[in-house]
Amino acid sequence: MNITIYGFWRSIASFRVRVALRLKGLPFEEIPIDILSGEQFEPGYAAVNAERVVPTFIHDGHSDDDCRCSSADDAPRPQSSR
Ligand SMILES: N[C@@H](CCC(=O)N[C@@H](CS)C(=O)NCC(=O)O)C(=O)O
Repeated sequence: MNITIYGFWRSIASFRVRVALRLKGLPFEEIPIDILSGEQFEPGYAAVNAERVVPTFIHDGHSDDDCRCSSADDAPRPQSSR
């Protein structure tokens, strides 16, 4: 399973998705989008998220547009080392 989120460190909506993924124990990569400098309005990001907001949640190449991370719920959980 491959999870990527496009987010911004100070965005509460991005924070919510980060917390959900960490609670689920799912590893992810985060690509920063600086919404203070307007990076969300650059043409490249419009192709990722037509609403031009963060976060954008991508699971195995598919966007989960409401960022509920629900598509990740069926995935096997990594084993805890504790
Ligand atoms: N419905 C979205 C809304 C996300 C949202 O509003 N994100 C804000 C940051 S917290 C944003 O990207 N704002 C960009 C802007 O104001 O241009 C969600 O809850 O995930």
